[in-house]
Amino acid sequence: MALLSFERKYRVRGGTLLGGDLFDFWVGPFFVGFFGVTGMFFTLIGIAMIAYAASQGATWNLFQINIAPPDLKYGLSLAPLREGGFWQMITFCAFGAFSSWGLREVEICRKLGMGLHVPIAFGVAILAFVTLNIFRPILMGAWGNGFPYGFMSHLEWVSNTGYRYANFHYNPAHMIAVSFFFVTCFALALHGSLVLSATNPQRGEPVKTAEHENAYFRDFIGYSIGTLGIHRLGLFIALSAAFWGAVCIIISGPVYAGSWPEWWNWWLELPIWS
Ligand code: UQ2
Repeated sequence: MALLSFERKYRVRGGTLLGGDLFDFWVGPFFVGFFGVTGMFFTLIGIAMIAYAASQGATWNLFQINIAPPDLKYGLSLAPLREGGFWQMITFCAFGAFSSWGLREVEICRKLGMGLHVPIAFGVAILAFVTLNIFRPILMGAWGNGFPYGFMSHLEWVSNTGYRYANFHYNPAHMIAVSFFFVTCFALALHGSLVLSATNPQRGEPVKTAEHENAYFRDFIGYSIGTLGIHRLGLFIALSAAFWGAVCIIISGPVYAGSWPEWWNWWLELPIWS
């Protein structure tokens, strides 16, 4: 099933952003394009760097491998490979690979005459990574403020960074981001269960349609957002979660370096009660 019979119809020429016809071809089921080539390039070099950096580390235990960013003393300069230089190269390759993947999505959208919703959504995920490991370290003046690449080490970075501002749960943008993550889970649970309930009727019963889905929620809460509406809502709340996540980390350090619980003193100091 590598090539469905109708797939040929959609293998159209053009829509590329760079390279014209030069890379406008497929390898098996995959569109290549200029950004398929750059994506492959960054991915292969990036993975090779991860493997080589890991080989220079203390362990092959998958949970303990750690590729750390440079010490803060290196600031924004290039560090020796084994003192954070690997991390810098890997970060650069990751950014190159993620961007290539997103731009390849754009080329495929243009080929098919579709909206750019998928690359825009992926772009917000890229923004979250770039905010953590490129924008914030630059704003704070040292690559050493990025998170390390490793299973346990990146979790410890998250914990340490939270405590550095006393208690991250008091960060207002963090509150908004977490709320959006929860609402996204809630909406996907509602949507997934509703669609499955309509498409999996009892044996011998016909499959139900959007009419039933609408009727269910009108009976239940007097309102249905609609089949297109739930997807618009879902995209909005999912992107909002990642967006406010980026905001909450960029304001921690570059904008406000104190403790988040104390930040709320502005409320206690309002002239109404003080
Ligand atoms: C809906 C609808 C769908 C859905 C869902 C709803 C037919 C298949 C889940 C119900 C969603 C509502 C009422 C919005 C809930 C709001 C938040 C913020 C979670 O009406 O149309 O299409 O999947």
